[in-house]
Amino acid sequence: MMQGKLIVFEGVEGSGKTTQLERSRDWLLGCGLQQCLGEFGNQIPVVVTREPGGTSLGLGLRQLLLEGQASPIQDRAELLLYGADRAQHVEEFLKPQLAKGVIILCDRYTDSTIAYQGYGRGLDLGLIQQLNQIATGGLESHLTLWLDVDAEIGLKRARQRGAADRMEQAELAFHQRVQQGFTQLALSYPQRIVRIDASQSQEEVHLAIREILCQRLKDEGMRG
Ligand code: T5A
Repeated sequence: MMQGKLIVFEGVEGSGKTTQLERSRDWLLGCGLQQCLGEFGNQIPVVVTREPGGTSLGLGLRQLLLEGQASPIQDRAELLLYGADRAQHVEEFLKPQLAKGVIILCDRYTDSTIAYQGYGRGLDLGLIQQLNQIATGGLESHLTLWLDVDAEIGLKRARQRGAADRMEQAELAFHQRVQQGFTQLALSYPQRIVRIDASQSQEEVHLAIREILCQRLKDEGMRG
């Protein structure tokens, strides 16, 4: 059976990942897969998931991480909680879905840990790489779409939408370091990470993503 694909959406707060992930799923299942891959495309399932919170254990961890605690969460404890969420997600959800040939659209993955806990919090990057390796067992994304928008614009969008969560409440300088992290990651992994200009309108961003998805799905031999 054909192996599935793990496609990850990354970026700072309010970069539009969730919006674009849902639009991509609707397009792929509507007519996109058929347009890109022909009749065979109709048979490929597409699912969406996210980190943190892609499993039942992960939902509890997400709540701990984003809703804030009576006492502050220490940086290394935060790192390990994101790692625990990922380890569970990989084993319980991602690997079995990939084995079934599913296209997975995932809101955040390993690059978020490097950007937020590494560049943002200042934890050792080598340590984070090791933790990512332990949590994923080596499972990398086939394609990562980095929605690149200025951290300040992204935060404004996220805050307009409603109350800020624990991570969104961090100072602007933190989010700017996170943004630098994504920039550096895109330079280091140009094959895996594709930059999308996410300062454009939702429709323009969606069209840019469609083009890349179609190209990659064709190139990566999703024809069976
Ligand atoms: N985290 C996560 C870590 O620190 N380490 C890790 O290892 C991992 C995995 C996750 C938090 O955890 C951190 C990162 C995060 O702080 P989350 O809820 O997943 O929390 O947070 P976000 O991913 O940031 O989710 P957001 O919902 O805040 O941002 P999105 O998904 O990027 O943006 P979206 O699509 O919800 O859009 C936000 C608003 O902007 C509008 C939308 O309509 C919406 O109102 N919008 C646009 N407006 C103008 N132009 C566009 N192009 C727009 N696109 C969307």
